[in-house]
Amino acid sequence: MLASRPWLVMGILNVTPDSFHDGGRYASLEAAMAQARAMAADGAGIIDIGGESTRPGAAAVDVDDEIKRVIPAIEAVAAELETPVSIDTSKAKVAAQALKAGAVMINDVTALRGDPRMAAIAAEAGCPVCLMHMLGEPRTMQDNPLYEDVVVQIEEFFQERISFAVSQGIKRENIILDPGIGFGKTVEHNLTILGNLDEFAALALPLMIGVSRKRFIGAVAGENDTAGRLPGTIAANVLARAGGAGIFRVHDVAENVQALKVAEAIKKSHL
Ligand code: 8Y7
Repeated sequence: MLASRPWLVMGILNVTPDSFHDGGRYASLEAAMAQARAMAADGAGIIDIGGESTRPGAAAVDVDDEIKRVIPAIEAVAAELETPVSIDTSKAKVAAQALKAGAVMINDVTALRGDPRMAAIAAEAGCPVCLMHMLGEPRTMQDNPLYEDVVVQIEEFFQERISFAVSQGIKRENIILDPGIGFGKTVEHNLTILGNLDEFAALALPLMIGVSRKRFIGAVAGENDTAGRLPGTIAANVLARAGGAGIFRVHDVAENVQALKVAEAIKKSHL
């Protein structure tokens, strides 16, 4: 799924209540399916389904509420579409049920630190797992994040998390690394990370990046409206590709796929 192509775009499918104007369960599921179909048609290599908002300052979601949101969506997508599904959660119970419902990858923004049982679930499933760097926790992570050397510290974090994951029975080849753009980072930190992704190449694992519509783009470009940050998102993803990233988590699948196809074609033509 991931190894068979040099890069892929991961489409974001949020099934949090605030992502729907209409409260009805059926309406929500239909809206999620419509979005999933569109992303699949637009060239998404995988769809990341999440039911817990990880935005800075967001409140935690009850595990059973999260399950009620994501499982029907995963079942529906897995039943209808060929596009593989990733579960965006830091809870082992959610991940376990998601895998049973048809998800084939775990995207854990806590990198197995959020739930002591998550590593065992990933090891048993033998599925790819994304380990993302975050300084602190969502509620407080943007309160004056400090690093001596953000790139070196993220690399050390990756090393420690890889060792932990492998010690828990997760195969090294199933690990995907993500520096966690916006998760306990200033605008400057995010730019430094994105400008030095090649530093993570020594770890020899697939690199995932999530820049889509994020605040650092707004800060650099002077764009307050998240929907107006697509051009900046594309610029960041194209340069991240040049820096070695292989998985791009985005809201706007068609536009990012086109940009990355062109970037890839040019890269291949380098003499
Ligand atoms: C990321 C992510 C979010 C990211 C990975 C947002 C769930 C915030 N960002 N997962 N999730 N990497 N792996 O704006 O950057 O999409 S949520």
